[in-house]
Amino acid sequence: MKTQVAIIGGGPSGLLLSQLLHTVGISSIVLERKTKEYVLGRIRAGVLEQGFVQLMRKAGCSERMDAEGFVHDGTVISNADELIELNFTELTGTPVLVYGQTEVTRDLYEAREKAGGQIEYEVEDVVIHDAKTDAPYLTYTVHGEERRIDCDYVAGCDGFHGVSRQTIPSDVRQEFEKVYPFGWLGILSETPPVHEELIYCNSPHGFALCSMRNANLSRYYVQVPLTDKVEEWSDERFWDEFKRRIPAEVAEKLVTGPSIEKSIAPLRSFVTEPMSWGRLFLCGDAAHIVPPTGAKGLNTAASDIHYLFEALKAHYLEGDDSGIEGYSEKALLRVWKAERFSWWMTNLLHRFPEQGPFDIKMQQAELNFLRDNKEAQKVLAQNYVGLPY
Ligand code: FAS
Ligand code: PHB
Repeated sequence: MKTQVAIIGGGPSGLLLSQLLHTVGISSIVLERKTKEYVLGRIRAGVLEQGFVQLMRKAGCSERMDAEGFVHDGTVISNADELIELNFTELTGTPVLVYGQTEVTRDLYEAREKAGGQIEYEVEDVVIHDAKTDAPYLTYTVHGEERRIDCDYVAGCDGFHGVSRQTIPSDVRQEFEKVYPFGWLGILSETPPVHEELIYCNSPHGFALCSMRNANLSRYYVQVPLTDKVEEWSDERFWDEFKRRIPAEVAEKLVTGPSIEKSIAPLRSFVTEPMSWGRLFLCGDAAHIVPPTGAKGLNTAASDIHYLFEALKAHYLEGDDSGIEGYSEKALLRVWKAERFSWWMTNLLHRFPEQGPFDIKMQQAELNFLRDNKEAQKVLAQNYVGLPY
């Protein structure tokens, strides 16, 4: 098979790139390791920056997002029982949209299928060949049958555990990593969200987050030690601990119910440099990971896709290769700003095993400064709603 852009990974990065390329007549094929049902079964991000929303509109698949997404003008950060209200729209003129990554991915699959997009599922043994030449190609198997795709460019959108990053030689790649000494235990419950906006909770018992997917689907998290196993957390144990960590006035309103999904995600900060090698370009989690405290994972994948889409469009439609040559440097500038914000939010809100009384006092001082200083609130808001592309 031959295509202009071969895309490895059928998550939000790969699908969004494929759909955007389609809108300007550039062909692509998406290779996905899992089934579509498996990909749609993952419960992940919940908050979209305006930049992501605009890209979905540009890709022509934002109808359901615009109809069902929840516009949130702000969020709350709590310090024990004290609520710090942050109004993004007042502080920056920009809200965020609460719309689950699962729904984003569903909308993108539907758009690709409607447009006759080529997506191959359950692919295995993907190998990227000749990325440093002007004729790269992929080999892979589907149910044991060997296949090959010749292409002009390869987009590595295959997440943290994919093959793309590993294709860049280890003596070319520089990796930066910080693994946090805790994870997030998340549940979904078919209950009305406890608050109309998200609440990020700093409590003496550890971090908690009140989020949602719709008016009757709540998404809640508690920080847990890395040694915890999800089977050690009954629903009852989760609700008891969650109530201890959210502000008392909020806990009084909490509606509990059976979990319909429960999982523990580890937290890490990770960046690989460079994000391109010859005609291979890394996007999204294939190149970088953030702790979800700043809601930046999916949203930073979006700016990578924006930069790569614009670069490929300029190449094919105008013969201009400046975007392709400058992709890695440009994408990394915004990636590192998202890494900083996610690291800062994580340090502000979590309890670390090695923290002493002084460290706790520093967190308290930072939270009090945020409560009392509009400029501090504006800086947090600018990062949360999304820095410019
Ligand atoms: P993805 O990992 O989503 O997609 C990569 C795709 O490539 C997958 O479908 C995979 O099956 C496929 N693939 C992998 N290897 C392959 C191969 N060799 N061949 C073919 N296909 C291959 N972000 C937030 O903003 N908020 C959150 O709350 C949040 N929670 C998260 C929880 C978890 C458990 C995880 C893992 C991530 C979370 N994230 C969160 C980050 C997440 O949303 C990512 O940023 C987002 O999925 C990035 O999308 P992709 O880059 O498409 O990578
Ligand atoms: C979620 O709803 O899953 C969510 C929202 C905001 C975050 C992390 C996760 O920062």
